[in-house]
Amino acid sequence: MKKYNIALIPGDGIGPEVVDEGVKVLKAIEKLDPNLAFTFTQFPWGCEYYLEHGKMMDDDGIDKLRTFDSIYLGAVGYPGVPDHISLWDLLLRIRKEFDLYVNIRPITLLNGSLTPLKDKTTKDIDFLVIRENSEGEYAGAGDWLFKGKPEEVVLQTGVFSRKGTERIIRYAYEEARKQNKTLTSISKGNALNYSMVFWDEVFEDVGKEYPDVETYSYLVDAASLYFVSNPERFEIVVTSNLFGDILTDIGAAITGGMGLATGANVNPEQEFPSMFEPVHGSAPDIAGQGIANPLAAIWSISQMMDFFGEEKWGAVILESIKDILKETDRLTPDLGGEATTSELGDYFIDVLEKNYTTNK
Ligand code: GGG
Repeated sequence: MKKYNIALIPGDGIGPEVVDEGVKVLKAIEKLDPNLAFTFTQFPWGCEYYLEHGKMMDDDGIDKLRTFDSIYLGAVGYPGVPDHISLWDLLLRIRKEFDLYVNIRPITLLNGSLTPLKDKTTKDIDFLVIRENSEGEYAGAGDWLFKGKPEEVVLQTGVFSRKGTERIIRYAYEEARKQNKTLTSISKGNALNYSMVFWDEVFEDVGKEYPDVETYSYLVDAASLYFVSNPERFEIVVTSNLFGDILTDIGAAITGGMGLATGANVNPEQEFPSMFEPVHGSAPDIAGQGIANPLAAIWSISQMMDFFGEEKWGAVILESIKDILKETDRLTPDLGGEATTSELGDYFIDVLEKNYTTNK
């Protein structure tokens, strides 16, 4: 039997509500599959913790997380704590300390009715964004000079190391080769005359090792337009930290909204636990109402199963999400239904059980 130890950080706002549903899925898997077992350890970190203790997580939080097989995160951020504190002291800290340099965000339309794009079908919107997740514009480098004075200056420096840039681009080429798909690099070399010229050069240089991979290179402004006008152009996309963050929100918008956007933060060498999370934030406007859509958080479990090498489970979870999306009245209000978070989660388990038993 394979046992996986999972650290839970439900976090803030709707985070705990959606993480509960993801945990339900893991518990259902354990019941259905005698070869798998999960243990859960929950950490109370987040904005409430900050207001009580003056920090988002324990000082030795990283050491506490180090031995887990994976981390399952809900959401971070809540009014009362500045966003740059909640993001940096928890989510970005974990990504950096565990060198989770690959952020894998699928942009896949699971049901044709969910896209606001006229004439686009599930065949047109099915790609993977591989976002650099450890440096770039989110390196945290900069300064704030002459604060409050007329000559005040702030500097936010993008950091693009050769190691960091090469490894994410190589990862994307490998993925494109493995999946026999095209690879598109998204940058901004015409305006960012150091960082993105360097990015483009590395993309070209590493590409010499992959003559079999068909490539494209777009400026981020043009790519933003194509995400909406011609999403079928994309198969595998590689881009920087900031561009990936922004572009994948466009990706969410064309595939059914933030309630269906998932992301895996991965250390491919497996030196540290990887982290799985819905892309959405804590949504304070609906927190505590029991109406948050848990499907992004459940999709994160599918990514976690794939990462563990349990691809059969990854696939059956995704198949079950697709089935659920056919029944609008069983969905949460963001998708046009009236179900609560836990009603949708319970229904998901029924569909998962049925699909697993049928496919066995
Ligand atoms: N699901 C985690 C969360 O709260 N994400 C909000 C966010 O702003 N994330 C920024 C990022 O992914 O870099």
